[in-house]
Amino acid sequence: MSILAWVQRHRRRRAAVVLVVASLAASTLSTIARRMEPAGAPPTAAADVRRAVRVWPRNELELAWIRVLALDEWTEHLVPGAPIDVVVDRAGAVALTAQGVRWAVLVEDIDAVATAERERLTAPSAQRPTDWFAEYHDFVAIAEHLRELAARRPDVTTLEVIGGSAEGRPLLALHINAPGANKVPILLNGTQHAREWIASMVPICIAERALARDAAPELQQFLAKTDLWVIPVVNPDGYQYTWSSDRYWRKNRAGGHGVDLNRNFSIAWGGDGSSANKRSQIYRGTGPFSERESAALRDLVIGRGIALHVDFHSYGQLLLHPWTHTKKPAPDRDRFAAIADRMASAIYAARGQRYEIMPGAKLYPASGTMTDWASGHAQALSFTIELRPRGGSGFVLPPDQIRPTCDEALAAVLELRQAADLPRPR
Ligand code: 0X9
Ligand code: ZN
Repeated sequence: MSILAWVQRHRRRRAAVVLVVASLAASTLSTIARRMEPAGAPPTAAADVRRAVRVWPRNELELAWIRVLALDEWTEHLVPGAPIDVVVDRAGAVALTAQGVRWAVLVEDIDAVATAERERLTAPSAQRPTDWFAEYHDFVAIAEHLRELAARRPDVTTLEVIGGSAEGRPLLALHINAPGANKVPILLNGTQHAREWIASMVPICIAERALARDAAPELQQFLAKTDLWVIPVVNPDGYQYTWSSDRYWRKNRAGGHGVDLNRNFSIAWGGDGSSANKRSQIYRGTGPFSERESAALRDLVIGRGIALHVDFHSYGQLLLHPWTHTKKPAPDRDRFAAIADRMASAIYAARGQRYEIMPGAKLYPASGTMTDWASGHAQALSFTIELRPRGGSGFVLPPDQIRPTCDEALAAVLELRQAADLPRPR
């Protein structure tokens, strides 16, 4: 059996594998371990630290080792030699070094970062920020804000419940439909992945900007030719769980183990880049649309004839277009790439940030995604946008970044709407 096959076979038996790696490199290991302790520090029984590290796999074998040692994967594999972000404990970091894998610290202690964020959020000054977008909010506060927004502009807005979550929370959609002819239905949704908090704030902020009575002329024109659906939290159970229990939770909460909603759509369901293992972060569920949340999104997209779609995620600053499940070119791939190019320019013009453009599968295959389904089944122009940061502290984006991230995402959405009016290339 090749080493690679062995590594893959034993991937789930992580503890044993770490031990084997450690014993394979015992002498190197003790030198490294000594180097990692502060000079002269007495041995301590301190709790283990979970670090996010950026690693540069040079080949498939190193990538396989990384995946064995990772407690969690935060980002995707680009091309050989390009980095991925993973979470490791101390032993994992030592074993990475023992395997000769190049790595650098991204976040020294992800739990300390989450604790600091929690302390900030529960500090008295955070209770009633004057600017709602100066801080993040839990699902209850988001629901309240959506109600307020709808009440602010009842002439053009309704708050609709398009379905429910596994735990019975409502899937709330702001439906903004100002008078106008030839309107194009657009869906903006966020937080399929619970820990990607910025992906909830951005669609709400876009809706609020569009609804302002003194909105800029381009926003008023946008509203006049758009039938806009905004669903900022499509995974409310997972989202609320990141507030109550585990800041780094990704999936919904079905059955306690959760399902990755972005692997639960029916195009290429069950294919590469999804897992049948309930414990996996990319668990696809028992069948396409097994989850109430993805089924509700399907029904809305079909029922309302959604033609333009953005699925917001974080992080990485990427504009991803179909396919995400295969490297084979999607129909209309050139059109997608051309529109993404215009969106990236608009983003840069807004706030000077670069977002890279690529078909999703160039990063890594992901099967059963919403973007593939919305474009492949529902014929929508559908993009996945990975918002800020590029790296930084990963999912915990400082709150002063919410508004700038919203500005650039809004610019991208306006550009997408413009692009839909262009004649379709032959
Ligand atoms: O893996 C996902 O579902 C998305 N990335 S995330 O880090 N937010 O989890 C991206 C899916 C897009 N497709 C591919 N990169 N293939
Ligand atoms: Zn995501």
